[in-house]
Amino acid sequence: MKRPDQIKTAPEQPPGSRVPPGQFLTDKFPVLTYGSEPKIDIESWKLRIFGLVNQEKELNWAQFSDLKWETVDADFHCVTQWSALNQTWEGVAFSQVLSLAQPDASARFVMVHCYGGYTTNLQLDLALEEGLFAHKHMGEPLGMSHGWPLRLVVPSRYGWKSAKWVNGIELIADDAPGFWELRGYHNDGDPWKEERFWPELMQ
Ligand SMILES: Nc1nc2c(c(=O)[nH]1)N[C@H]1C(S)=C(S)[C@@H](COP(=O)(O)O)O[C@H]1N2
Ligand SMILES: [Mo]
Repeated sequence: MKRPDQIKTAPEQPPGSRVPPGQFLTDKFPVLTYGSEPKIDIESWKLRIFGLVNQEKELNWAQFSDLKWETVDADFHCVTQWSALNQTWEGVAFSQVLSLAQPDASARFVMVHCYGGYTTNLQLDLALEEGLFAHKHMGEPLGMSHGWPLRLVVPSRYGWKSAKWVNGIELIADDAPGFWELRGYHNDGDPWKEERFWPELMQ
């Protein structure tokens, strides 16, 4: 994790810029992974929807691929200060995947689980509004290091909320921190508010 005192000073952006404060623009799409990449076999790949749902579901790759796909264009902002504009993702809306499991009215938050053990938490409303489970990036299947075969994309939050190698969606009533949210990253992570770290680390 970058500590607050390691933040570089980024150029000031003009009003209306699509680059959030404190970010540097890059033409690349760097890989940012904590630990090693999981090995995934598409034959045994599963996406499980569980927790506060009325109908727990497990999708295999064929079942996932049969859902309605859509394309999303969005900018991507990593808390380590790079921003990549105009990224194109193809996949299935979080809302569509979740509807298969009939969420219970008591569900308010979601814990996203990944192969390899990474997790991240989101407000359910936000995930429903903009979450996309993507298999393609810039017209091509995701590279292994970018989350193949399936990653979440949550454009309005820093990149650590866009979990790679997703294998589980857990609906919960009370919020709980995911991997980075436990280790000093902000619970919400809105780049336009520069919500990089726990508020107490920024004092
Ligand atoms: N499973 C998992 N997902 C993850 C991460 C990770 O370490 N493991 N890193 C996050 C971070 S910090 C960022 S910025 C993005 C980077 O996505 P990319 O490696 O495809 O550029 O993935 C996010 N999703
Ligand atoms: Mo990141």
